Amino acid sequence: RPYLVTVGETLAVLSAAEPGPLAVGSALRLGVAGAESNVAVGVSRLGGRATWIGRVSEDQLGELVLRELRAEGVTVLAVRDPAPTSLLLKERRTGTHHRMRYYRTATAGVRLAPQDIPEDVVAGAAVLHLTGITPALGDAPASAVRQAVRIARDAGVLVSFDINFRSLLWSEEDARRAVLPLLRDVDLVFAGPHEARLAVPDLHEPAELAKGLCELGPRGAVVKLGAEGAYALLDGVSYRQPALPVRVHDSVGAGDAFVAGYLAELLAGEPPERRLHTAARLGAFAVTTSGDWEGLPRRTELALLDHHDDVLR
Ligand code: KDG
Repeated sequence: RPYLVTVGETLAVLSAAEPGPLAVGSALRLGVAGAESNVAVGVSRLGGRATWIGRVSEDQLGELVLRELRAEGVTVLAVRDPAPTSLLLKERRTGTHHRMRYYRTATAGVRLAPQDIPEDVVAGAAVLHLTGITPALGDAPASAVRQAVRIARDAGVLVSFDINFRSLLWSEEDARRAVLPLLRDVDLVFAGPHEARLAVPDLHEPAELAKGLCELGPRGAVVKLGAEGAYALLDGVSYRQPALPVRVHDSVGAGDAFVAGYLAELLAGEPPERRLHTAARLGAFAVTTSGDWEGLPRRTELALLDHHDDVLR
């Protein structure tokens, strides 16, 4: 069966259970998250095969990362590292607004290096998925990303890339400098409008942004528009996908969920309309539930959001 491979960092997440400032003391829940492993979990929940590559600490938080990903059916290729696990502190400042803080210096995940990428695993995949977070972590992770792309290109593996700009990690200027050359070797790019403008400044409409992105290299560009759904330009054909009308509870992870839905259907050999349809559904699941990936659906649950009754019995 064809599989997706992804490379990145998975962090330990401390998230506040209740809305309110962390400064007054708050109960925290311990979990894990990371843009790339979120995608791997989403694909796996839909019955796809997914492999995650990354550096994982040797301590208890590293064990937590391994256990969670494996429990989700993700194949984990971890290089163990004596440095600690990165932390993501997630404050639920109001019912709908989250504030993030990273503790991500000299940790295991950010020490990812080109030699951590197993050539055969990347070359044997159907899809390699990467995000702009990994090159933001430092020179070595950026080289690891370029290495993975090189292997995939040589082997004819489809390269998917989510720009995923994180302003807490780097400046827009640095992101632009790293992302532009990568896009030349990418087949499929995902971006929000602001992220797309890092690569194609001065453009505004989703259709213009997608066209601009495709002119930089990719054959496909999917512009994620949140509550407005998505616009895609795939092999010169344009598609519009509306979002599902759901109540937003926690929007963090919605973009990763969307990508997971899209790539799971791509792996399953489904056409673009189906990929975008499932992508929108996964995005909706992610925003109506807590955590980045915990609430993602299995295939049998995909139609749940189409039911108008709140209680199924
Ligand atoms: O995409 C959601 C991410 O923000 C979260 O999982 C943590 O990978 C993460 C990051 O670097 O922000």
